[in-house]
Amino acid sequence: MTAKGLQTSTNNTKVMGILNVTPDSFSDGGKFSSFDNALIQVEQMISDGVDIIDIGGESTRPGAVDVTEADELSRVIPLLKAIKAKFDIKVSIDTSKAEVMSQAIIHGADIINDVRALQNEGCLTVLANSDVPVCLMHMQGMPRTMQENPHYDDVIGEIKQFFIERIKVCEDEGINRERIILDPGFGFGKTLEQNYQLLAQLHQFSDLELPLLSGTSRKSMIGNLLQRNVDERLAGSLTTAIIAAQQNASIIRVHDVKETVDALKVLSMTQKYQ
Ligand code: 7PJ
Repeated sequence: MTAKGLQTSTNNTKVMGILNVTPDSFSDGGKFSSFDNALIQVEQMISDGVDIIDIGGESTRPGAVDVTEADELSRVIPLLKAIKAKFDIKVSIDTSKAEVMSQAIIHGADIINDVRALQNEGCLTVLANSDVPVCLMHMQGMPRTMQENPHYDDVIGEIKQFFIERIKVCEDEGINRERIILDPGFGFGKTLEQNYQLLAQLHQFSDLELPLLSGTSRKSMIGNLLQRNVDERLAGSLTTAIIAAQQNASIIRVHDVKETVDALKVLSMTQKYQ
């Protein structure tokens, strides 16, 4: 709120800032692999207006190598503990491993973000024994090969069906609907055209009446369309963030927090008058 009582942010879209701690993460390229640099990056994101910090200890880019549980735990948990001790900010943990989820929840994670939608062994049980929200992402295939030949007869319909099935499995395990966030998984087993169709039709998932997370930041769907390297994808990334926010996405997952917060403020200023 400003001094005049004007709302600076009527749009309630939250910004999730990506903090990659993987040495091979495609866009930060190991820049923040050290602990101290990660904390500096968190502090910067907080001053830029981030709502949630997403810590990922496993690279899921196409072709990335698998990370052991011990490596992932040692990358993620000490950082989570340090962030929670130092800052008052929500933290989400991007993982598909039950033990990482379990340790993360013990150490104060606010959200579990699983690109495999709790399909790995033990994950449903860990979440059922907690009260933490969980993001269920859609992926066709597996990271190593998912971009080889994605195929759908009806991309929206098939992803929606996947969500319905995973919501049912979660509910049957004791994870109630109120804790679930859905994500169509941009770039995870989708062609360029399918990614843009999904972005254009994100509103089609609103009948599931659950919060949506949209993650397009610096992805190949932007790079390949515009012929831009990862460090030249800001304009494209901001445009996709706005297109998602206009369709009521609840959370936008981004690298460029400051610029996205600015763009969302401009959007919300116009939304007051729509
Ligand atoms: C996503 C993610 C995404 C969710 C990654 C990258 C690849 N989690 N983790 N949604 N992408 N929920 O950032 O390019 O789109 S890792």
